[in-house]
Amino acid sequence: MTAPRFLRLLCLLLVFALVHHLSAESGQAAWLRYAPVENQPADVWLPHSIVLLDHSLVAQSAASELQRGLRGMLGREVPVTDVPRSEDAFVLVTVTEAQKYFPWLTPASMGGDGFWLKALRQRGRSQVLIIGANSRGVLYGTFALLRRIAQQQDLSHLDDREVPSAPIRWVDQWDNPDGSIERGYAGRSVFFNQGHVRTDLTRAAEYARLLASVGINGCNVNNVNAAPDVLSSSSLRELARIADAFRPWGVRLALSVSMASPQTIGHLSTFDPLDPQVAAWWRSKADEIYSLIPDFAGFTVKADSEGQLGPSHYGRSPADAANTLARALRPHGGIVLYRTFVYNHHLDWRDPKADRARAAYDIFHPLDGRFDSNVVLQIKHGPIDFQTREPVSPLLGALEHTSEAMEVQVTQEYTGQQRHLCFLVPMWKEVLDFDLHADRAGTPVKDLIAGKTFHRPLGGMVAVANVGLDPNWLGHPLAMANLYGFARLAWDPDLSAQQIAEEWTRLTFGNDPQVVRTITAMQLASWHIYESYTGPLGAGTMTDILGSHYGPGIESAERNGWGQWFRADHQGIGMDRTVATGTGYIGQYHRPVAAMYESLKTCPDNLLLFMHHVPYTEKLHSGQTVIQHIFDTHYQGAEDAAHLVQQWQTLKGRVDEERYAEVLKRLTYQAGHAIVWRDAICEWFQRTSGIADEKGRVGHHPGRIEAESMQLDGYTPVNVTPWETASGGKAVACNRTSGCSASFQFQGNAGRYALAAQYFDLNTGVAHFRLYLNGKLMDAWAADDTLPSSKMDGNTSTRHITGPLPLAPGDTIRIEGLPGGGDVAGLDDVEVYRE
Ligand code: GCV
Repeated sequence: MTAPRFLRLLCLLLVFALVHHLSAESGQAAWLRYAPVENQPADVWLPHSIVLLDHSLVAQSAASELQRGLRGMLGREVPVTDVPRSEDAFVLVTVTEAQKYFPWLTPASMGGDGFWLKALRQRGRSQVLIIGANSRGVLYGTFALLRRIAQQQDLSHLDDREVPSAPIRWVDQWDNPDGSIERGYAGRSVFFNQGHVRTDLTRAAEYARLLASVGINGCNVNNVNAAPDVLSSSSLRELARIADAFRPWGVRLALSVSMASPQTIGHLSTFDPLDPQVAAWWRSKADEIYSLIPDFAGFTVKADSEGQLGPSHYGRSPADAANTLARALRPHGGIVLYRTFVYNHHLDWRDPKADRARAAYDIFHPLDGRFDSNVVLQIKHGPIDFQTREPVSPLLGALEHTSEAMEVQVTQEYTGQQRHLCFLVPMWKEVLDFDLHADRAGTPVKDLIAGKTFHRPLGGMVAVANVGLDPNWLGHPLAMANLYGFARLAWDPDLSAQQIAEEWTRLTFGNDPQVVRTITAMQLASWHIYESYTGPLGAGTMTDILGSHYGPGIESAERNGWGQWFRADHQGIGMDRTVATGTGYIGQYHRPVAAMYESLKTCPDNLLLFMHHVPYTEKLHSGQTVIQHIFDTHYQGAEDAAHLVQQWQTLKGRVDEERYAEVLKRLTYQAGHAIVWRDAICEWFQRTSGIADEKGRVGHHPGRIEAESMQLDGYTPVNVTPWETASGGKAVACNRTSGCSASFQFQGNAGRYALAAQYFDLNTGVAHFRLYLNGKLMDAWAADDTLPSSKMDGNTSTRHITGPLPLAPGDTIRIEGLPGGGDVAGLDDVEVYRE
């Protein structure tokens, strides 16, 4: 090795050591960290300049990104030139141009936004060609190359062609003009504040760069519950600035629009989509939009749903509405994504035939063939609403003449809101690979949405992402794997969940094999873990349906118009959706799938309660009864959640301190909250079914001392609602500004014990707790989180662990609670256990 090269390597190693061990990382760089890469096999021969033969804005971004990546990872400064040179260069070029310079190359057809990466090495000189089907392809190819370098892949025989599976690869943001985000869990909007587009759009541009790096080409920036004003001229002028920030990254702006806009902001007397004046209004609005945003992608529509006005107001169909918008956009190349999330939320729960799951198919299937070719139906992957487990929406397999895009949710509305680890790629993979037998065997969802089956013009995937201003975009540092994974699947649905998790981990945390192994394993296990303590056998996430969609709130799903019922009573549980005796939902699937679900013999256990109503004593294929399965999985799930903490702890010193601490905090919280979930569900089912846990765990908690049975000073016992979200249904609250205390005497054998205090952390203020052992202060903590409730319930119940401490019989443990703001320092119980 030559001396300069040796010195360079030494410097890199030093920098790497510093970065790796000392510097804190907020997570803002996400998977584009470009951290120094040791032992990059290609470092020796990678070219020393960049030749840019595509002068578009997007290709210029590609060139500067390549410079940035090579600088960060390999410590190289690589100049950019536009002088075609035949040797020693990265050549960034579109396929049409490439043929001019490399006539001997015969690129196979490169559809869509595809690219070809090709290394040419001869006589000690090398070229790396990044050939794009278009400028976006050049950019995507560049990011793909950088991804390979970051993962230390051997590039010496690089010859990769990739074509995205489908043209629509969008994210939706549910951001409101005031800067709040519906179902957003990571801070305020990167786009809006106080009724306006932000002046500083730095984070918006960074977001577009992140999206582009994984092939996303469209972003809808405003809530589908669209603010009426979004299409006003002044608002459009502001929105055009977001499109400007997106443009260098090939991300096109889309907007959610209200069907009532012609009336609300156009001041027409009607918004009837078949009224000629209304159609004219939409046409002139589209013209105005394109004069400001020439690359505008199109509209997303939520209509006749959850209070949003729609065509049904005038007896018109969704096709009438969608086509009116589509015809306004068509001259400009825009499209309409019309959401099929249309249902009646005032269903009669007493009607055994009523079924929300039927709605999308019932409404949209008869309209197949009536939509214009630039309309795409945006269909949620399941028939209800992003539950932890749902079957695949039958509508995805029912359309032959209408383009469709599948909607998934990166923001974890029903799956732990980024406070719980829940990597959703394995779930989406199951959906994508599910064979709906649409016109024959072998029509998996991934082919249907790519338009391959029935040859429809458009299609793809859309994710509700809801990133926010939090430095790491989604709150939980490990949650970004969902955004990454969604995009990778939208590009290539054949990637495996394992591949995606590993790739994301390498890019986000580096190539240390133990880190890669551990985080990949945690991610891959996490959906099943979450499912196992939050909702059994396809019954739905048993959360607070009417409020936060976060903590347990079992009965909130029942006996109301929202239709997320699981119909549990003392005899049995489950929605009868059979054709024979139930709502007939199962009949919406093609025969082989319908037959599988219709029969108890073949219905998979994990969807049993979605499809059938059964007694608690029904035997599953596993041989266990439904009720015992509920108990066992919830206990196992809580144990597995605790194991995630231990797995993470093995990475101390192997990932940067800041992200290590943040993840540890969240996993520890999750382990405590998993116990709240476990107990709520198990106790509720034990009481409702009247059948006891055969292992005797439910309702028996050795070592748990209820706060209401402690010696109280100032604290008063209260009933918690719903009852199952507090141990014994009761807790204590403090309404004395000077504080309260609850004490008990330890009765066990002498030894070292941990003490888990279960308290309620209300979002109305900050309470403080102190724990004393025989009068000596041992621990103090603040209830300062902003959990989604102002009440003592399953959303706010939180566990704090002290110790282990040496305890002897007769020792006094006293917890002091000091209320703050409206937080009454609620305490549920203390569990004393050997570690
Ligand atoms: C934007 C669910 C969510 C709503 C959301 C809706 C939708 O019902 O709870 O917040 O509204 O889905 O997808 O339109």
